Amino acid sequence: MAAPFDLEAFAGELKQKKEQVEAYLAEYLPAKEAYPPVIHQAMHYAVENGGKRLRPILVLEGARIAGGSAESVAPVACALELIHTYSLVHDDLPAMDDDDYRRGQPTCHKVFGEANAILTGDALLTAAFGLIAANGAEEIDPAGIIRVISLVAEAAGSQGMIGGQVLDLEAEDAGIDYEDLKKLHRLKTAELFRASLLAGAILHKMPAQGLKALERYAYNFGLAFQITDDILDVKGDPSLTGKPVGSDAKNGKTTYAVLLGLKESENLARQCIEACLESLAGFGPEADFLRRLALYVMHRNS
Ligand code: GRG
Repeated sequence: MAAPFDLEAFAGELKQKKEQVEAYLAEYLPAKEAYPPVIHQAMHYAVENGGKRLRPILVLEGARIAGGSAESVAPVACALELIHTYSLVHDDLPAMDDDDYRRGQPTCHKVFGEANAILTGDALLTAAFGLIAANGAEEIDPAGIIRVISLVAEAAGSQGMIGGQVLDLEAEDAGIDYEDLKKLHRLKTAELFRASLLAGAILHKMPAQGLKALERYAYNFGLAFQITDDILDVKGDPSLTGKPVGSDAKNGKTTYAVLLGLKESENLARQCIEACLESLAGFGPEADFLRRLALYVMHRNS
């Protein structure tokens, strides 16, 4: 029988990877003092305000499973975190969710003003593509970089994350059923996870069959992640999640917890985690971190 999942040990492992990502971010983000300072201060503020760094961790893992070094894909890992951060900065704006706090700290527009927060998101997104394109690691083939630019553009764009956000805004007024909620979250959440995991693997030339398996993992991981996010919104500890209990319901959002109830949502998350583990059947111990990460999503408290 498999050993029970040790949340505390895995949290330590995640923390180490997060620190590695943060060291890369310190290296690749334009300096805070760069001209004009306000935009660079705001970019640093948004990026340095915590976060689990899951997307860059997935980039590094994709590369590692394909036999490559973390170093060789570090700019791409940073790029995925910058895109994620831009989406949060824009999502918090008055025209979107109108949130005053993110991870327990005042949101970017609260500190730097609305116009600067819009520009901060724009600058982060633009910098992300600059980082991917400028990856000069010797072992990386430029053809791989072009594939990754296209993959990330698709995942972040109107048929990916932005499309998901549009469906989310529409659902606030019109309501949404279970199938459409799944579609919304595939676009809004899972596409960026997919692009992250595949990017590292593509840059290290993983064959198509492996990429297919990682893609299945990422979609199920994204769905499980979103379902547990909804569950945490109902029964999470605000001191760990950084947001008050019930904020989705307060904002009129349809969630899995609302549509299915907590118990059924937990069952569905469990099924997604099982699908994640099944999708890794063709990999050996090199995919053990991804296996633990899937189990972590089931047990996470933030
Ligand atoms: C405004 C362009 C635009 C897009 C917004 C991603 C997104 C779309 C909005 C963010 C709000 C949200 C609840 C998104 C769903 C994905 C999700 C659960 C994001 C939070 O990801 P974590 O938990 O964040 O990885 P941390 O804080 O750890 O970085």
